[in-house]
Amino acid sequence: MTRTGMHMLKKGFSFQGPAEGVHALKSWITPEDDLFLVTHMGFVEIDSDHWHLDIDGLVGNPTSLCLSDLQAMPQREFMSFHECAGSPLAPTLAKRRIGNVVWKGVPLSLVLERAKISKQASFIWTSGLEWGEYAGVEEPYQKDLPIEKALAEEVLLALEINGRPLTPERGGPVRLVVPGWYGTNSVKWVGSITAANRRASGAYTTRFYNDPTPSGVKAVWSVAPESVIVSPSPDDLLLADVPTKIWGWAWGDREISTVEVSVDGGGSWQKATVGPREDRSWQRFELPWAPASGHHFLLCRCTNEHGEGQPPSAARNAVHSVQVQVGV
Ligand SMILES: Nc1nc2c(c(=O)[nH]1)N[C@H]1C(S)=C(S)[C@@H](COP(=O)(O)O)O[C@H]1N2
Ligand SMILES: [Mo]
Repeated sequence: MTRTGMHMLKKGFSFQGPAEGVHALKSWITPEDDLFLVTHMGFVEIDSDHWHLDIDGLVGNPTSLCLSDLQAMPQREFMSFHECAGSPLAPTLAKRRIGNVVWKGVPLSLVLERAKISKQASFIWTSGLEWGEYAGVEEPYQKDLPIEKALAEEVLLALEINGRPLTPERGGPVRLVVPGWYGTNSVKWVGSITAANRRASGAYTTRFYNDPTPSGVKAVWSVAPESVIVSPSPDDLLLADVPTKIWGWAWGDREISTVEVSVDGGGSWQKATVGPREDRSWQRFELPWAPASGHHFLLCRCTNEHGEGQPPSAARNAVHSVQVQVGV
């Protein structure tokens, strides 16, 4: 199937990310080259002249915007961590696909206002323009947001990342960005928005991206507290009694208030210092360390301002560990 002004660059599921994993993430703002890239059905290249966004459903003024209409609207920047929830087929596997970037775009709320969204609307559905198959399912990549989040100031129809226009692989010319929520919600190649009074019924909001919990399924929306050790990495050459530091990133939808580090495989924990957050950015933590020679098992764990933390294992935000060898 071909649609006017669009073609698939690469078909099928794809993941790209730095070979060193989280140990590559040394800078506050993640350069695009180090930022993971994910698609379920493939990457689509969309001709800017053909791109348009249709807004319909529970709205008083169904609207269609072309790219220059959107570009003429007020835009804002917002810094945010960007994290993939991992495979929807293995939701308890920690993949630690993460970065911290600056998005720029038009607040979704402005576009919804322009379409005169109805008071009856309680969910906003958005769909990507690509097509193809994922895990035996062949349907558009459609996601939903509860209206309170859809209207929040940080939710953008993004045109730029880190000061540059979105590439086709990044979801350009326009993608949704939902800071604080898992990447799956940030619909790339967005082409339509529907205001509705119920959740969307497609595979990407029912079969995939719903976690089983004792009290029923829970949508993969808000990002749970998580932290990773960036340095040292398992490959680093460390020397006994030479002072170094253990540092990394901690993040979550809610601000992180404490990070603890263990240098003895979880036997004891020490409080790291935790840096500030900007918008919905990640936060840097650091602990000075003068290691003895031998093998060391390092771990980190964080909690947010509500006291929510990280499970030791079997969760996408499970505690991260690094094993290092210290020489004499
Ligand atoms: N249209 C569309 N949007 C999508 C996806 C997709 O497959 N199709 N994948 C989602 C997932 S699972 C993630 S983690 C992010 C990845 O965004 P990135 O490739 O810019 O890092 O896009 C989300 N938006
Ligand atoms: Mo993802």
